[in-house]
Order: sequence, then structure tokens, then C-alpha cells
Amino acid sequence: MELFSSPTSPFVRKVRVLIREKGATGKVRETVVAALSDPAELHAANPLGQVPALTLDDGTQIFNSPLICQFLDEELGGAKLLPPSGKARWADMRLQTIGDGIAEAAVSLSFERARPEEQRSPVWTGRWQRAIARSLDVLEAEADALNGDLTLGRIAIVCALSYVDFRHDALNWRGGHPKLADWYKNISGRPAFVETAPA
Ligand SMILES: N[C@@H](CCC(=O)N[C@@H](CS)C(=O)NCC(=O)O)C(=O)O
Repeated sequence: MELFSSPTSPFVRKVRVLIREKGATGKVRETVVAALSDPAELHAANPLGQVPALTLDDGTQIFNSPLICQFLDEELGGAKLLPPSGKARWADMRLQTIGDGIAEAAVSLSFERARPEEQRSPVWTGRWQRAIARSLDVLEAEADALNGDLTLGRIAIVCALSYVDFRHDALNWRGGHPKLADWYKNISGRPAFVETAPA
């Protein structure tokens, strides 16, 4: 299997953390590509032109990080990171959706900042910042539920918060979110997170 990867993408990082938590680095080759340079190999793996993208040995292409993570959670064996069924599964998928949503808004802010100043949209910048702020408030209110075994949803939250640190530390996400900040501090010391930290 080949994973088209990036060292800074929070979506790729979810997949890379999952692989490491399962001790399966030997089963997935990681190829770094620059998505914005439109490499042909990435387009062959994902018509949407985004990382992460996974190509199986039989040529099957799997893309969009929640789908890749779900596939690898089953394929790589070991302890499941997505709860198998019922309320726990939906709760964890919801958590993953919040994490991915924060990451999407934060990545959009990064792309917007890279544009010439006169082309930036204050309207969209404000909407993305407020989406992040509201999501952080929800996570703070639900912080007690974040404790427990590592799950895909929790991985997504760590990857999103870490990306906000990496690209948007001026947003100071820890301000007003002390329980979330404590949880993040404890969990982000896991080797799989340390090894995949954006740089
Ligand atoms: N929903 C997708 C989002 C992936 C995504 O936005 N990847 C970014 C890098 S962080 C990318 O490849 N952007 C290039 C583009 O959109 O053309 C997922 O979860 O995999």
C-alpha cells in the first residue's frame, strides 16, 4: 500500500498516527507529495488532488481521511481505533467530524493568508475563525468525554489543535479552554503524535 502524504497536513497526520498506533509502518509506504504542485502521481491516486490518498497493491484508490482511516483500522488489524458499533461509534465519528472541521477551517485560513492581501476575504476569514472558536467551545464543554482510550475521533482533535498551533498560534486556542488544553497536553506526548508532529 502507498500513502500519498505531507508532513504538515492534519488530515494526513490522522492516518500516520493510526498506522503508528497499530505498529504497522512496515505495511504502508509513505510518499511525500506537494499537492498544490499538482503531481500526476497524486491525481492518479485521488482525482480530487488532495492528500491523504491511499493506493492499494491491486490499484484500488481510497481517499478522504475518514475513509482511509476506517479502511486501515480494519485492514491493519490490532486494537480498533474506531468503536465497532452503536452509540460509541457515532459519538466518535462526530468527534472526528469536529476535528476535521477545525482542521478544514484552519487550512482555509492558511491558504487565504498565502494570497495577496488585496485578494483576501475578511468575510470568509471571520467565518472560519468563528467556526473554530465555536467548535473549541463545544470541545471544552465536552472535555470530560475526551478522556479514555485513544480513538480516531481523539486523534482527529489532536491533529486539528496541533495544526492550529503550527499555523495559527495567534488564535491562542488554549485561551478560555483550560480543560481541553490539559487533555491535549497529556495526550500529545504519545510517541505516535511526537513522531508525526508538523515541521
Ligand atoms: N476532506 C479531506 C481534506 C484533505 C485536504 O484538504 N488536504 C489538503 C492538504 S491539508 C490538500 O491536499 N489540499 C490541496 C487541494 O485541495 O487542492 C480529507 O479529510 O482527506
